[in-house]
Amino acid sequence: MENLLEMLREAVELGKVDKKSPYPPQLRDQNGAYELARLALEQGIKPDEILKKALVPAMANVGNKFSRKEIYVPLMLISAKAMGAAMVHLKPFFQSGETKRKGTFIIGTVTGDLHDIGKNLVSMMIEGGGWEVIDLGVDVGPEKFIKAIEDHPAAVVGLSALLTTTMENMRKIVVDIKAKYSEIKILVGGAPVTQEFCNKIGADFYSPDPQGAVNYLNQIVL
Ligand code: B1M
Repeated sequence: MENLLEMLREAVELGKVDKKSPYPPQLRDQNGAYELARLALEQGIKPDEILKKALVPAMANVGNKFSRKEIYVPLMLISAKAMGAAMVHLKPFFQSGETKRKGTFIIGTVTGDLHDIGKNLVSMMIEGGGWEVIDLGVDVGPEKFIKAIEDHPAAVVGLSALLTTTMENMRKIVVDIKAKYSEIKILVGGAPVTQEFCNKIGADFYSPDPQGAVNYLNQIVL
């Protein structure tokens, strides 16, 4: 059993999506994350154990390597894809409530901003960290965030912005959310965003990269 989880961890970390994926070459024709997660469930390993012992550590390693600049965006994307392939089998257990996740994270790219590559990476890493992610997409204004918070009152919110112009829209979203739900934690990020800006607009946390976001969430659930 431990061996199967170790193989799954390695498949996700190296980005082996399924048996037919040619990448990485050293795992050619071997089972990928899709098959290994299915096998693990068939062998009676619990979904939360698969998440905690294989997927979460794999994505944490990927995130840390990315933060240390040892790998770049494409490798992170392919690992996230492998994690997604494994999640196909696990999601029904989480959706039915049979298996619990750490919490809910609502994320969106702010009003006027259509950039979603970084936001999607953050979503995938946080999902890989064991959270349910409600991804509101791009060009998301305060009303949509507030509606999502009404539906998920215990959620943490994440805002992404890639433009110096739309970064200013973050401020209104933070102010509007905090006016209605002062206890909601808001995490901000995106290329032009800084710690100083985060402090200025009254957000709770700034992370320059996805792993920092995962670490922050883990720290607030402990
Ligand atoms: Co645009 N664009 N773009 N663009 N674009 C930039 C951002 C720009 C820097 C390019 C440049 O001029 N050098 C510039 C912004 C300048 C500025 O504001 N100072 C720019 C511009 C000007 C524009 C338009 C205005 C261009 C025009 O139409 N005249 C226009 C705006 C459209 C709009 O949003 N309304 C526009 C459009 C586009 C495309 C649609 C063509 C496309 C987006 C496609 C898409 O996202 N689906 C695009 C792209 C691809 C880029 C660049 C080339 C790449 C952005 C990217 O995906 N990076 C970008 C230049 C560049 O960065 N080299 C550029 C990779 C991604 C993984 O990084 O998003 O930073 P990033 O995310 C990181 C971190 O920031 C962090 O984690 C991620 C991983 O490390 N992070 C978070 C992100 N969100 C986070 C949230 C968190 C925590 C961490 O917590 C919640």
